[in-house]
Amino acid sequence: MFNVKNLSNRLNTFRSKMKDLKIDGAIVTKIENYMYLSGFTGTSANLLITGKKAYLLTDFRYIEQSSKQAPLFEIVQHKPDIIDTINEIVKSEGIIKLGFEELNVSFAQYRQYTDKINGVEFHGMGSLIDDLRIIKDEQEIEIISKAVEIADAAFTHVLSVIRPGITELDVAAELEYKMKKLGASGASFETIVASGLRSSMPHGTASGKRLEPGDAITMDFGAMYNHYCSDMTRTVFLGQPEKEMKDIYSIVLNAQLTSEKGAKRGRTGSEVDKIARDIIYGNGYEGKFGHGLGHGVGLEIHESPRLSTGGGRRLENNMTVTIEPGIYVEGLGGVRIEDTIIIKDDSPVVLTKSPKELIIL
Ligand SMILES: [Mn+2]
Repeated sequence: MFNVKNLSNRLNTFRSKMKDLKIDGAIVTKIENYMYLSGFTGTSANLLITGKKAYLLTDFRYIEQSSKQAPLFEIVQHKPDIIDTINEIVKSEGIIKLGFEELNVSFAQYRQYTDKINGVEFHGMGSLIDDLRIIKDEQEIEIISKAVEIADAAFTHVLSVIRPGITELDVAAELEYKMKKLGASGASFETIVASGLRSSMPHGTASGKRLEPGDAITMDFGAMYNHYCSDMTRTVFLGQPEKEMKDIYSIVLNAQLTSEKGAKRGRTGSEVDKIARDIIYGNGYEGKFGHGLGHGVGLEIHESPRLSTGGGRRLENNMTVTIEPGIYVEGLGGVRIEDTIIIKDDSPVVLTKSPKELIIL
């Protein structure tokens, strides 16, 4: 899936980070991270990387696939217990300080490491590899753009399907079917369709509730394409909404457009979040926008950087992030509008193309 130049850049960058940490070996266990570093997209593998060598340990089912996808790695079919094979390589490579993904390894696995791999010093790598994934290369941007395009097309399609009497689950099924027909392997997360009073629940996944005239319908969904995610949200109305819902819509739209324009290279996530938050709170909806403005999107649907009140990291070119303000009022309803964008100097590239003006069906 990835070209060799990009894979080799990633491996080189990782090795230079290993040097900084003064570790001479690293076990990579998190699926998105071994995919990113090796190119192998199967669901069972560990990487063992040293200054000079790179091993991919997997089982019989994935030998052929990993050989094709991970050209920079030596493929090893591991013993029934993978830890035994890791131990053998650690010994033969003379590794002394061994990095591992402490945020991904369970307590039980860690105990296995320390029980079975003797004579090494273990060193937690924190979110080191996740952090390498924050800035996307041109190939990743191409794939994410396609994932966004598929979701946009599904949204266009679903507008022709929505009518009173069908259920939220019907709407979700239409979105997901269309995305799959357009080349997605599936949805990038469980599709959210929250209508009427349910729309005040920011993450109301689709239910058997039927759509009724006057309902706000919030659809938050995305495509999984070549293992990368897209993420978008639109709220549309089935017939004339109540006045307050119309007002809420225009406040959220203003917050979305203004903060999206403000997502400039060099600003922190919290500075961009504040642009939207000030608009929403200033219009009397303090406390009704209880989540962050956005998040990174890539191999995972939610990844760094965070655009939220605590988001201290500065935006850099080629980060792919969402901008998704919302207002939720229990007993009335909610509105959220979300795009996926690429940070580019002073004005981001907005990948999501679906219209954001009020849609009344
Ligand atoms: Mn999102």
